[in-house]
Amino acid sequence: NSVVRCESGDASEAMENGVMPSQGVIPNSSSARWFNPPGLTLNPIVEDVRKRDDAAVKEFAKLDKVVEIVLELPDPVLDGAVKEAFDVAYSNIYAFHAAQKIPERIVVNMKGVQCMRVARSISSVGLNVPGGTAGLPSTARMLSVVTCTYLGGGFKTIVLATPPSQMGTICKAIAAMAWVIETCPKVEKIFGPGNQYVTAAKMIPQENEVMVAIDMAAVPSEVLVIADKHAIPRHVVADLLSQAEHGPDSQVVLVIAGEGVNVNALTHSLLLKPSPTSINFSNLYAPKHLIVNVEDFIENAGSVFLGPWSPESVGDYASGTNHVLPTYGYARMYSGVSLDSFLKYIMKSYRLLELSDSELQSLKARPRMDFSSVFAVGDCCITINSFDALCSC
Ligand code: HSO
Ligand code: ZN
Repeated sequence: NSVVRCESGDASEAMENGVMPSQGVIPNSSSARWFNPPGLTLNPIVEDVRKRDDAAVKEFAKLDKVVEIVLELPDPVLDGAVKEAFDVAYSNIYAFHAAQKIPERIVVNMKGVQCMRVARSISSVGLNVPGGTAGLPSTARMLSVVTCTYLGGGFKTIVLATPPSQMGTICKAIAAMAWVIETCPKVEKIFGPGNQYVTAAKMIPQENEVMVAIDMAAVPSEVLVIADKHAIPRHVVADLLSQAEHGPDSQVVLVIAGEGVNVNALTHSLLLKPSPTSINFSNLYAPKHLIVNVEDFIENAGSVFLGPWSPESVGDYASGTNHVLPTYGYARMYSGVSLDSFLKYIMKSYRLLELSDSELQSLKARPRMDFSSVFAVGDCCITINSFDALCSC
């Protein structure tokens, strides 16, 4: 794992010494430069898939069949304890994301003119579930609970993609979470974590004429732990290791706040001398995961875990928060996946007309597709004809 030792101990100097994720993990600070090596490898593959379709995918994946209709797969057999854990995680993730729904509010800026914002689900989405170092059924859950169950009605297509195992099969736990996948058409937005190659593969169609949105650019994982002398060392180490396990390019950083911590054992870690700049450093680094074992003010982080009894794993698996989060400092301007990531908003403005009863009756008799009509009596807005039938405009 990438570990950087900073002798000088000053936050800004640490940055210059290459502690930022952009420099610590990937040798260049410009995203265009980190993107290029995978981009150069992937561009011809993407082009080949565009030209030769299924044939190219089968060849690259070394599989005869690349698309499985999940409903046609046999029910996966899961150990009872695993199933129970899945059910707990499912309910928590569902509840946390359902609570993110914001009621639509009407704003009257001028007399007779009303405005509002109306949410619609993106109609087709692709969910990428990593399967390289380890299959991550929890990621399948983070992405599919909202899509398949909470917003299920609004989506026409949900595709879950995951690398095949050496045996050519997909992990049974992942299959268990992907019960709504039907076919493999084009999607409008691609979600999910992955290595630099996965990110480049998401960014190529985003930038060319096929027009695909992506949740975020996510490169190797990170965790930053801020701890003071009161932190329990075993907990700190467990949190650092839980992220390091994702691969040799995962970055783990420990920032020590305040005096009195014996750092002699930490020979391969980033060490910043205790100073008020510790928190500034964390905000500049904008970690994907931030474990705060002290109290302070955090501006930039993908997901925060507070206090000695809140390990990252709680959010990785089951607290209900989403673990698909921005890395590489993108937490300064991007958020992790939430209900909003699956929605887009239509702005709606309309005039209120004051109508007599007979005018109202004759307007109501007009065809449903006359969606520009707005009926109102006095202050009471009644309806916009057939607006609800519009999916995008
Ligand atoms: N730490 C990962 C999520 C995960 N870890 C799932 C183990 N399983 C998100 O960065
Ligand atoms: Zn993890």
